[in-house]
Order: sequence, then C-alpha cells, then structure tokens
Amino acid sequence: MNWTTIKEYQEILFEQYGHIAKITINRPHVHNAFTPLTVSEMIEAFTISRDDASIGAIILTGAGDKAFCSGGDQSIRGNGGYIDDHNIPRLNVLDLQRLIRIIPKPVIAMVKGWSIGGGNVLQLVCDLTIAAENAVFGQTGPNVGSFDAGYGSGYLARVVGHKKAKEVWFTCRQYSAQEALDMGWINTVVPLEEVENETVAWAEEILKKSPTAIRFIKAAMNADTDGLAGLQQFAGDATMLYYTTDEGREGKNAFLEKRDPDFEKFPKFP
Ligand code: S0N
Repeated sequence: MNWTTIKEYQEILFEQYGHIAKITINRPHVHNAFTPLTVSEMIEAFTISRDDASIGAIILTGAGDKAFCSGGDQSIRGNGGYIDDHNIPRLNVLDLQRLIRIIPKPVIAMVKGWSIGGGNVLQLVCDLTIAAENAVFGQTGPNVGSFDAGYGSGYLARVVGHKKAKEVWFTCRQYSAQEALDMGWINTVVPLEEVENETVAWAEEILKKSPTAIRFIKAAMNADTDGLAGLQQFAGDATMLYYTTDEGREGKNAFLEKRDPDFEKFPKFP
C-alpha cells in the first residue's frame, strides 16, 4: 500500500492513502508507549484529519509488529501526570480519547502485538478494532499504580459487560485476540500479514456509505454513553444539518434583511 506523508512529526507518522488517514505511534523501542508530545502530535493529526473534507476514515496504529501501544511512558511519569518538556505534568491522553469519540468520521484501531494500559483504552475508544493474530489486550493499572476510571472502565463495561470489565481491571490478565473477539471487545482477527489490507478494506467499505448517516450513527451511539456531553455533540450535528436547509437559512436571511421570518412555507412533517 502506498502511503504518502501528510506531515512530519517527532513521535508519530501521519500518512494518507486515498480518503484514509493513518496515524502511527512511532516509538517501537518502548512498545509505542506515549508521552505528552506523542499525544499532542496525535491530537493535531486527528484535528487535521477532521478538518480535511477529503479524509473520510482514520486508522490509528503503532509502528512495527510488536505493539499497538503500551500506554503512558512510565519513565516520565511524575507527580500528577506525564512530564512534558516544560516540566508540566499532563494526562492529555484524556483529551485525545474525547477527540476520537467526537470526530465525526470512523476511527479504526489496527492492533498488532501489545495493546496494554492506556494504549488499550485508545483502541477501546476507537469505533472499530481490527486485530492481528499476535495482538494481546489488557490493563495494567492496578499493577503499576494507575487506573483509568473514565472510558477505560465505564465504557469498557458497556462494551464487554460489567463482570468481564471488572475481571480485566481487577486481575490485570492478558487476553489473546481470539479471547478479545469472543468478548465483543474488538471486531475481527486476521493473520498479521493481512491486518493492514483488512483494515483498509473495512475503511473503504465504510467510505462507500453516506458520510452523514455514519456521522449521525456514531454521534447517536456516543450520546447514549456520554450523557449530556454526547447529546451536545449529537445536537451540534443536527444544527449543522439544519444550517444547510432553506428553513434554517430563512431565519438568518430575515434577520439580515430586517424583516419578519416566513416559516409558514416550510412543511410540518409528521
Ligand atoms: C507491554 C509489556 C507487557 C510487554 O512486555 P515485554 O514483551 O516483556 O517487553 P518489555 O521488555 O517489558 O518492554 C520492551 C521495552 O519497552 C519498555 N516499555 C514497555 N512499556 C513501557 C511503558 N509503558 N513505558 C515505558 N517503557 C515501556 C520496556 O521498559 C522495555 O525497555 P528496555 O528494553 O529498555 O528495558 C510490558 O512492556 C509492560 O507491561 N509494559 C508496561 C505497560 C504499562 O503498565 N503501561 C502503563 C499503564 N498505564 C497507563 O497507560 C496510564 C495511562 C494514562 O495516561 C491515564 C489515563 C487516564 C487516567 C489515568 C492515567 C494514568 O496515567 O494513570
């Protein structure tokens, strides 16, 4: 597959193939553990992908075949978060989790090897997960003095059920790709050498569908899980759509033309 670079970064790769963007955590020497810089670079790449109308789907993955991501880089974990170049402790991966949830395009995790800790929460918040046969999933928080009590726990419980989610966190066991598939944690498992073709095939299949329909389905499912914040996202999508209608434009035009709006002409659908 011929990926072309969209922008150069220090700790990620950001590439495009057709209408698909691929964001790759590029720290294979630490199983793609992330730093505040890795995360801020991912946030920028996701934001560029969101704004670029030519991009319809985004793949998130890790460099090499050994790991998707092993979570926060423990070597720079300080008091209150992961320490950045300005000596500020950050947990900015939480902002990235939210961005992946609200970006109105499908985000697909392509998992090879370890998907562990905060890395595994990243694959969880992606809309779909395509795993290679060598993928291993698990949380380590209670072993290493951390925990993700947000999406990492509550949303995991929605996805795999409360009993399994508690098992995952209480025991810190590691699960094979097949076990994760059986739990409904991921979408499919394929041989390692096929995982990229398979992930691109899924993205291309979705790209043939109505982008507005996909946008609303994603927002609706997230609204169900995210409460008022999810509803705000869904409502914003509805407003965007309303702005494209004659009825929506009539209100703005009437204001600018200093006249009363004429809404009577618009149909009152059942
Ligand atoms: C993935 C594991 C199981 C792989 O084991 P394996 O194959 O034996 O490889 P290793 O020899 O262990 O690793 C190879 C090299 O990579 C380094 N390394 C691996 N993971 C990390 C990491 N996370 N940080 C820093 N370095 C890492 C190894 O040290 C080794 O280097 P060398 O060769 O130089 O010795 C195994 O590696 C493993 O268990 N890794 C640690 C997994 C882990 O505990 N991750 C952190 C979990 N917590 C989070 O991710 C928190 C996320 C977060 O930000 C957050 C979000 C919301 C709320 C709270 C938090 C929070 O911070 O708490």
